[in-house]
Amino acid sequence: MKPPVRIAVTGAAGQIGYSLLFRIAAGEMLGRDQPIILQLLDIPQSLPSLKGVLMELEDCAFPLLTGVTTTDDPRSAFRDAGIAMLVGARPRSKGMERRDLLEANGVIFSTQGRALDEAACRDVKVLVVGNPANTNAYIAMKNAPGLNPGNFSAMMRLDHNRALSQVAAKIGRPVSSIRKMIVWGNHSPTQYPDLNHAEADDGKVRDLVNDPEWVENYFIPHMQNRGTEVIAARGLSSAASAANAAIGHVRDWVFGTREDDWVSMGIPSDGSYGIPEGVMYGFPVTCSGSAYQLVPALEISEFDRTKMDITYRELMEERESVKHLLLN
Ligand code: NAX
Repeated sequence: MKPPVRIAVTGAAGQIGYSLLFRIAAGEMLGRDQPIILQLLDIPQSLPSLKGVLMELEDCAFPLLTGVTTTDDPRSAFRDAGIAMLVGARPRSKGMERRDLLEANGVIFSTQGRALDEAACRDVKVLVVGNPANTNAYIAMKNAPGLNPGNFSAMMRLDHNRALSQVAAKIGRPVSSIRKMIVWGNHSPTQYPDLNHAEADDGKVRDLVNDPEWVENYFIPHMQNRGTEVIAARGLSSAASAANAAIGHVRDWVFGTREDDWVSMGIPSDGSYGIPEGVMYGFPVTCSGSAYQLVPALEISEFDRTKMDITYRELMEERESVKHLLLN
């Protein structure tokens, strides 16, 4: 039997947590031969409902789940964690300005970054889901100087999966036949879903779509606003699809992306594709050897450039408003 991996999940009492924890415990993320220990974090007010989630986890008698802890202390939750899924965040309340939301989350993620630095495994993989996910991930990374920046990422995978599904439906091919989708930039309405490099089994997606008007006036704006559409329909934000994306993100990071394909992840910018260092930006990446690598040297058109710069500027603005919370 392998030794268990400790997986920290924050915001564990929330709706994404409820869709996520049972699938992780069933072995869908790290495999059906990998024992795990769940270390669940939430705020004091949510601990009573987290207790209910704990009871349900117990009631499933998952063979791979060798332990579960619940706490409101980030250091305890992150102690020796090999994977940290930071889902919990402060939601926007009525009348709250965007700047106040960034500030409130900045405080949460700087605290959690320091706690990760202090308590987690040195090779911990950190995925930030809680919004604004990219900037929260950047803040956590900047507050964890003892951890490699390559340990940090923000979730773009839901956007990536949404784009795969829309394109597959448009060209009448199975989702599994579509490869090399990209969602550049921020997980926000400025994101740039880019199908120019995507391929289906029988050709370039762009040629199979053969409808620039659809791409510009339907595909891109619908992807940018899909989250809002889900809220309008369900009365609640995406949860099961977000949990599914988080599982896919970590699984690929640990086990590698499929042959001749890539995924979109929010990772620290390094100047590639004209995106200067200093933000957590959605890029195409391949994963192997338990690490992500940016896909280099893709051709970028004028149209791409404009869209990529818009979303970069938004990330810069977000960073500006939380720069006092960055440790290094
Ligand atoms: P919920 O409001 O259902 O749950 C959030 C949970 O986080 C609650 O239990 C709350 O008590 C907890 N929490 C708040 N502050 C915390 C802190 N400082 N430490 C630990 N826990 C804390 O939200 P849910 O629907 O689960 O969504 C969670 C986050 O994911 C939100 O920020 C949401 O905007 C974000 N999303 C991100 C997505 C992405 O693609 N990156 C997509 C889905 C989702 O919208």
